[in-house]
Amino acid sequence: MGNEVILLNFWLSPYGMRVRIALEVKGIKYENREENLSNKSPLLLQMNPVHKKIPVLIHNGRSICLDDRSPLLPSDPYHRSQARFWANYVDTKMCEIALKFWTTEGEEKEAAKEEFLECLKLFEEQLGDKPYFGGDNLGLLDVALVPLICYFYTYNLYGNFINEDKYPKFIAWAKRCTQKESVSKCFPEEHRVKEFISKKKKNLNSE
Ligand SMILES: N[C@@H](CCC(=O)N[C@@H](CS)C(=O)NCC(=O)O)C(=O)O
Repeated sequence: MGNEVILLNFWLSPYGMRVRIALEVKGIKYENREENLSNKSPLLLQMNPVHKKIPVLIHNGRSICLDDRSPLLPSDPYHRSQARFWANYVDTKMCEIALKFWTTEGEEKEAAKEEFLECLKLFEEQLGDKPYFGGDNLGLLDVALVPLICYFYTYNLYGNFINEDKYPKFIAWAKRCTQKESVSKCFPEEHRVKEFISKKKKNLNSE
C-alpha cells in the first residue's frame, strides 16, 4: 500500500495551520486540499461525519490523529500534561476570545481585548527564559499557539492593542517561531488575512 497523506483544510484555520506545522516538523509529505466550508466536499463529510469540520488528516484512506509519540511532546509525564493543559487553554479560551474580538463591537470588543492581553501575560510567564514553550525546540504548545500570530497584524490594524514593549518575551518568541521555515511556510500571506477579515467585518456591519 502507498503512503498517501491528505489534509482537508481551510487556509485561514488556526487548527489547520497547526496540523501543517506538525507535519512539517515531523517531515511528513502530504497533499493539502482546500475545503469550501459553506459547501463541504463529500470526502470531508465521509471522513468527519460527526463534527463535519476541518482539519481532517487522512492516511491511506482513513482519518487519523497525530500520535502522542510525536517529537512535539516531552517524554516527562508532568511536562507532557502541562503542555496538553496549555494547548487546551489555547483551544478553549484564546480561540473563543479571538472570535469575540472579531465579531463584536464596543464594550464587548474591549472586554475581549483585555482578556486577550491577560492571556498574553500568562504565556509570557510560561515562557520564562526558554526560547520555545517546548524548551530548545518547538513543542505542542508552540504549535498550538503560533497560528494565532498570523492574525496579529490584523488585530493591530483593527484594535491597535498589542504593545510590543509589554510582552517582550512573547514577541521575541513569535519572531523566533516565524523565522522557522516549518512555521512560516504554513502561514497565509498577511494581505489575504487582512482582506478576508475586512470582508467579514463589512458583512457583519451590514447585517
Ligand atoms: N476542535 C476542532 C475545531 C475545528 C474547527 O473549528 N474547524 C472549523 C474551521 S476553523 C470548521 O471546520 N468549521 C466549519 C463548520 O463549523 O461547519 C479542532 O481542533 O480541529
